[in-house]
Amino acid sequence: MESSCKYPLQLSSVSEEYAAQYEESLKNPEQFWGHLARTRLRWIKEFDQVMDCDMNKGSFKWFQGGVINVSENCLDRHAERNPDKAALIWEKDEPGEQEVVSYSTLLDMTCQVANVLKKDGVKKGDRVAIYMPVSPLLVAAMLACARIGAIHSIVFGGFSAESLGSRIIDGSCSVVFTADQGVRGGKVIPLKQTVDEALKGCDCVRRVFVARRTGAKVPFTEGRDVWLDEAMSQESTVCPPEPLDSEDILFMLYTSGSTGKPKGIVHTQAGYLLYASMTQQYAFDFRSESDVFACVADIGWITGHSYVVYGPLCNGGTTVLFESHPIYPNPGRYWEMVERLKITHFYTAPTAIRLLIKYGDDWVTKYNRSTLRILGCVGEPLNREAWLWYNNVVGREKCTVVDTYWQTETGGITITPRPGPDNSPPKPGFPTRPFWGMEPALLSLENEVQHGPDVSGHLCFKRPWPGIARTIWGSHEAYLRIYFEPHPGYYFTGDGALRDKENDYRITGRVDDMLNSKGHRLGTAELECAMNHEPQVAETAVVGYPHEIFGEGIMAFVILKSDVEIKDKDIVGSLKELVKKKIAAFAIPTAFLVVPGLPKTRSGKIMRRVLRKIAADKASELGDVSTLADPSIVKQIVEIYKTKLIET
Ligand code: 7RM
Repeated sequence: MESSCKYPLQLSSVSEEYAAQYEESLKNPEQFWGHLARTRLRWIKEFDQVMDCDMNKGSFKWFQGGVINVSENCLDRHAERNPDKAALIWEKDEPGEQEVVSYSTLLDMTCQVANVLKKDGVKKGDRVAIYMPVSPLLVAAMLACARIGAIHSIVFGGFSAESLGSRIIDGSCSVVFTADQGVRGGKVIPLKQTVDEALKGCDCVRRVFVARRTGAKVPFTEGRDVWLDEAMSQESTVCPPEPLDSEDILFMLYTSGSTGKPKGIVHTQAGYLLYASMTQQYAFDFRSESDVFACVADIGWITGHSYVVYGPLCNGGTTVLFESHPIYPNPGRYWEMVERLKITHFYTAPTAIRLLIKYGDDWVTKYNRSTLRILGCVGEPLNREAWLWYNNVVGREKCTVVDTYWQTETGGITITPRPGPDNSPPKPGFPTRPFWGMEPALLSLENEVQHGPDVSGHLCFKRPWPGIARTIWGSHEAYLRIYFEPHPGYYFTGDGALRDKENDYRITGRVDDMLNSKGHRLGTAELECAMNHEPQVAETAVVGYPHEIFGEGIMAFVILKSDVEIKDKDIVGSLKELVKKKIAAFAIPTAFLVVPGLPKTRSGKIMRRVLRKIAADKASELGDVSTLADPSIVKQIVEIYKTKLIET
């Protein structure tokens, strides 16, 4: 059948055109993606081959033979045409203290940082860790890495010294960017001090560049630490972009997995950039000439990489860098900012919305939100109540709510409603339809594809897309095992999903040992490993349970060694400290239960299904527990849950 699509493609969200173009994207992916890559990106040398991908082998090469520079795409081409256009609006912690950075200024800053790195001997392929507050200098540091072909590895400023250190070692980073301190919600975050602590265990780092954020006095290590502003002031604002291969690595970013250790997800140059910029434009109907895009995620997460930095800047748009907190100095912060900065697009996590609902509508309605057009959400299911509040109260029923489903590994949005004049009616709780080029498939445990409407299964993707992660840093074997072995021939997301009668998708939650609390992805094994360091603890088991604001709460079941006499309160206190030290404060369990034993099968496996039911206060639905080694333990745990639960 002849395709009804005409090239050059005018991608459209209008239902009928979308359907034809979606079909085309699946039928002729080479033509579809090739056309988009040629027309949307600036190439130093155009590619020879659009794609060379094998889902069975987990091997993905896009735009081979192409030579490109991501920073040139995000900066130079816009600075040439439109030097004074605002690239960044830095919304600092204190409301009203915003700073605007134009494309030409951001290009100058980026070149200076790039020259600082070059002078320091940093070369293509070297790894650079970034542990900085959300700020223009952080963006310049990322783009400086991209300019010279260094690989950035950003670590969110909420992570502990130990987490930072293990990520630096895993990537054998030679340089770290940080700041004297961060500020968030009026509180100081001792970034430099944490870096000093993290580096005690790393001998790979030879240089630390310190940006000034608060101006606080911080200790300096002679020969290693350098003020970033002083180093930049010595450098020229010109730095030619390094010609890079399409498949050279752009960055790595750590994310939690089923094993205790977070994995460095690797993204490459051209495919990632194309996918981030396309999804930013089309999933949000973003018009770069006039719109102001505010994705309030921290840049340290993939959402910040793709939708604070790479997507909007590649599209030549204006992007907001939000340094603060949703309820600082009060619960009206977001909407006061929307009014002041005339924001058109607002993108956040469901947990923030649920938090704000609690404070009442007045905090929203007293600000002018008439500039808002699109309200986005990501990170966890957007429940119906939160969807309705977002749509009715924040959006005055005049905006389009887009519940976008994607992952660190997918590089960009994969399933999302598309805003448009002739949009299908909104469906709360459903990210609904696949993006162009994406073909979701629902598979059973036996690898059978569930066809047709009204089915559910493991959510997989059948076709390669340019934004897919290429490997796990240092462990291609784990990459294949985690994403491609469970369902051969498919990329497996780790999520369950259903497709309803109208072929719309809804995510039902992780089917592996991952938790999603306050919009943060955490592995149960990661938390258990951290807590098992407590000498008085014999074993721990962590499960998620429904939580009104956090989406999922984290419940830790703790078994003490038999000879230990200690108050539950004290052991919980020391476990909280351990999690904070080994992972991050945001990972501290929300509830603890000190129990005499765990429900285990005769082969010694913890029956998490039983723990999940107890944690969800649904002990009456436990079902058959007769295969447990000691079924009586369940009764004891249920009793303890009723009488001795410790909530934090
Ligand atoms: C972008 C990001 C990924 C996990 C993913 C899901 C969950 C994300 C949605 C969602 C329901 C959504 N990257 N998730 N978006 N669940 N509806 N719209 O969050 O790597 O940190 O997390 O988040 O479980 O696998 S992430």
